[in-house]
Amino acid sequence: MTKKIILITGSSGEIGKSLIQQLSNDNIIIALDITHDDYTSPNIKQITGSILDQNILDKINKKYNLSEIYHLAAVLSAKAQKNPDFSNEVNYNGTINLLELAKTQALKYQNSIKFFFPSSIAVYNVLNQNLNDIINEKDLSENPITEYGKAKLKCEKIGIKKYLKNNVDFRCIRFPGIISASSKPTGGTSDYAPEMIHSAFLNKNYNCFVHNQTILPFMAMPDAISAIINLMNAENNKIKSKVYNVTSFSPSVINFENKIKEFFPNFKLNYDIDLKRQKIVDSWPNFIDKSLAKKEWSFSYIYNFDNLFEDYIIPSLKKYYNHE
Ligand code: AKB
Repeated sequence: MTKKIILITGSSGEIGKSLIQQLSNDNIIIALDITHDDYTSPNIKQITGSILDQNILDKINKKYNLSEIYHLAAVLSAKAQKNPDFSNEVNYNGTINLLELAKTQALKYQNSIKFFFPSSIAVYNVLNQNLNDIINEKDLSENPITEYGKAKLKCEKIGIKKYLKNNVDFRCIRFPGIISASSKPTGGTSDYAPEMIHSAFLNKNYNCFVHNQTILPFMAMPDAISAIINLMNAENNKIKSKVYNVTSFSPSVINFENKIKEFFPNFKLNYDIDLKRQKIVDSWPNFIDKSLAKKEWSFSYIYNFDNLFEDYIIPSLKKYYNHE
């Protein structure tokens, strides 16, 4: 059977690295990122460059008949706040470039093209809401406080409003914090959790930039990857809502500290609160409702907060740091 040709942008990023491992077995992957990576699989064609470089996108359009696009390239929340002009260029204009490529491909090959867009809990702003509210996709306050959240929300809306009718099968997940044991976080505000876990494993103390009562929704990277693949493989007639929350657990910083100390008793957590990042996290929901994803495409997950460390984190960190 002819292999599908799939474009993944941000292929060297945290989600990209894990997603390529899953998709490259049975598909041809066009891996686009500004960072060069060393791939061994003959199924991976690497292009080192920017989603803002129209020449690169034109060459991809000319050379390939794409079945799916996974547009993961982004500047995450904390980094985006420090450089709003550049981050909006990447997070909004870059996404429009990829949506236009999808539209052109759909027209050229007279076929629908699936488009995965990773949004975020950053589209929510719950600063004036009850912290125990379980936020669903309709609870949007329409005024996220970060440049990242604003760009993600704008892309969700244009993806649905303009590109769905141009045969771009736009599908979107609003990710919570993601905990990966096979990569290090870069530039997010939810990074405190994976950062403290990696620090503990390396016998280092960690200075947490948010206070100990801070709560966010999280999930393990393998479950995030499965969610992406399951959403993209779902029958189109089931994907009625197009935009979905997913999550697995919502621990506080203290919960993380106590769990980490079960495995690393000498771990020491200090605090060096970053008020700007604290405000960002405070605007994001503590708990999110995943029932729509369960209902429309059977979202599920393997790792909860009880089995996360023993079944995923510890064995994967040993592999990642070669501590076999
Ligand atoms: C970030 O912290 O910016 C991301 C996110 C929650 O979207 N990890």
